[in-house]
Amino acid sequence: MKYSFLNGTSLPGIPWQDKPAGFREGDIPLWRYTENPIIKRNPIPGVARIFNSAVVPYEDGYVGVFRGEQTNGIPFVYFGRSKDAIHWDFDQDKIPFVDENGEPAIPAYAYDPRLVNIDGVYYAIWCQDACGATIGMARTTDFKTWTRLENPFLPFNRNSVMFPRKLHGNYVLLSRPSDSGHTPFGDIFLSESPDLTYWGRHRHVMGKAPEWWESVKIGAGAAPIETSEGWLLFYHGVTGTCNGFVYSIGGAILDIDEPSRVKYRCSTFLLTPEEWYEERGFVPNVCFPCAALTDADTGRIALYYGSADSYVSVAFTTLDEIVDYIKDHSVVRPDDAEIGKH
Ligand code: BMA
Repeated sequence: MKYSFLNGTSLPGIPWQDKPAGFREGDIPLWRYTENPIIKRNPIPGVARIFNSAVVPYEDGYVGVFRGEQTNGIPFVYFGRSKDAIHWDFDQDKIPFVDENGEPAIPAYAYDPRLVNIDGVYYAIWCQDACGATIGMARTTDFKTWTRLENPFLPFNRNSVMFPRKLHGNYVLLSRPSDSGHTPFGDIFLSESPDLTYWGRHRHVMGKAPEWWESVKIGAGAAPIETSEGWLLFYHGVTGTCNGFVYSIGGAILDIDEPSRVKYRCSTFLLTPEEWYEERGFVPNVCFPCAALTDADTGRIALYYGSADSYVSVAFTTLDEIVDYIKDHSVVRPDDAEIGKH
């Protein structure tokens, strides 16, 4: 392997399919699982669709936090487990969040979860109501007790992901300040906290770009992946059309010590809606990444993304191929390359 995952672990059972025949020189090296979508409609009673969801390895299998759109239209997050990270069993009840005193602490709604393991503690992060949409956060060590933490930010904020380890002694979070609606703007920012309660040292990481596929707004996707080239970030980029937004998947590599500095940023999308399950659904033309599994031995990456706000899908790549593609197609503007302290 040309590049390596730092602090990566072996995951021999990672979902995988080889690159399909017919790939041409220069094609984008991110290919869809042929059995997509892996989670179909009406997955559990009372939930019409699961999409935009996060998975991690756990014990001898996988667990995840899933965005379930209830049949009353209100989103919430559900726990799921799997032996192979493809076939999932879901709890039929919502995740029973509690506060630090063990009292129920259920937000009015919850969506677009991410999940990260920091030193054996798992943190779920999602968007929820706090007199306006903002970020919610909970920790668990056993996936039975989920203890809510303070909301890191004021409304309005969405698309938060945490780095899988501390930097400069602090927890590090990416987020996307937004508005109360469908937000016609949005850049990715970084914030740090010594204790997961007080957040500061806010930095601008990267903005929407002149390339049309990400010219309206961007938002972090999967938790950043630590590699020998820097933090590999899969994110979403949005364009506007006469028929509404189109969500594609992009890739960037952030500086390992100062991740508000962008080292490489792919000027092309890595995946854009093309298949029926991406183009057709509750919200058409959405590919929304929320998680990635990696295998340190082979460099394999399985990227999980919500499709058309209706399904969960998977795409595959390898570390070497995706990093080389991002570097070969990188355009980093001065605003992205600086540490983002204005
Ligand atoms: C965003 C979020 C996502 C959704 C996307 C496309 O604002 O609400 O959950 O996938 O819009 O509808």
